[in-house]
Amino acid sequence: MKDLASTLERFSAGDRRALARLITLVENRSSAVPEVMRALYARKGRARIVGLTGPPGAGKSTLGDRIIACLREQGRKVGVVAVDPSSPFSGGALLGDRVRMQAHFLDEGVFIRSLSTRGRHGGLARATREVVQLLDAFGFDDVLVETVGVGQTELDVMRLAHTTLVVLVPEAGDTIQVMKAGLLEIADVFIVNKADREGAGRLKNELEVMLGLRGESRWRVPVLLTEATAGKGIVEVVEQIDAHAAALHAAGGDDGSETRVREWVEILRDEVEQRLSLVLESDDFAELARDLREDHTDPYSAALAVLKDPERLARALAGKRDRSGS
Ligand SMILES: Nc1nc2c(ncn2[C@@H]2O[C@H](COP(=O)(O)OP(=O)(O)O)[C@@H](O)[C@H]2O)c(=O)[nH]1
Ligand SMILES: [Mg+2]
Repeated sequence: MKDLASTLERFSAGDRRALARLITLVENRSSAVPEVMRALYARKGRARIVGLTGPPGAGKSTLGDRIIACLREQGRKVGVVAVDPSSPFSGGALLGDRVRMQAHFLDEGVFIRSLSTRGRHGGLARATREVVQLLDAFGFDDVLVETVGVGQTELDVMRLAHTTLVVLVPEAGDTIQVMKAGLLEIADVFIVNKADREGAGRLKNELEVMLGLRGESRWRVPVLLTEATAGKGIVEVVEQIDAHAAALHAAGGDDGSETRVREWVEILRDEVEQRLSLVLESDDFAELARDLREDHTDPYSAALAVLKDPERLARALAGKRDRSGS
């Protein structure tokens, strides 16, 4: 990217368009990403990161909207990343979010971005984390991350949150599902939303029994009832986010050392993988690829041949190639 330095400068001066631009680089997996993240590394680490997860339709976005309003009243600046699970054929969910979040549209203290899961595999957790880090570095006090809590990717995403809110609804009923989905382990606060519907009290009781069976821990996971559409129970949610942050702080906080090591492994693996796939399609390895296509060698021998030529591999990996075209 030609004007990366000036974009970084404008980002540091609080230019929201520069922020949006850098998020797009992350989203497109541009080869400039490591450089961007390195440049901003020292600026991050101030924001409180709050995860919001649960099944589709549970009311996460509606709740998020209410939480934003509550935090804004406290004068806190809020960044939001919604990992949008809508299929490539439906922009509907995204549009819904936009319309709903409209209330905050003109508010300089709020920044909302949806990340599409379309066509992504392992890179989503990393991209989400990087967007969260950008929002953190930009100076938001709180960063909300909304995901649909089902798979490993979502659990990975949630690991980056200081406080994770798991949103359920009465009709989800079966608490066994909660355990199966691994939500019990990641929840710092349970929220039973749509408390206007039947069965909310029962689900709350079941969750409390389940949590009680886990035995003692430093933080007692609360189960809260909310009606996001009516704005009921939101103050209590924000109080519990504060309480959990205070409990983390009292316990000495997280020095982030484990996270840094994990990030390093993940970044390196991802970068090597991306470069490798380009390199193997380049002229450097054309001969080997041809031999494979013409069946003169087998895939195992061909892979070992690459590993046995570390110099050629290192040369190829060091080559900078821009994948984003920006
Ligand atoms: N009855 C009722 N409906 C709600 C409540 N909260 C959200 N909804 C509705 O549930 C639907 C899904 O909400 P949304 O926030 O998009 O859920 P998400 O997929 O988890 O983000 C929307 O039609 C909301 O209006 C609530 O407390 N009570
Ligand atoms: Mg949503």
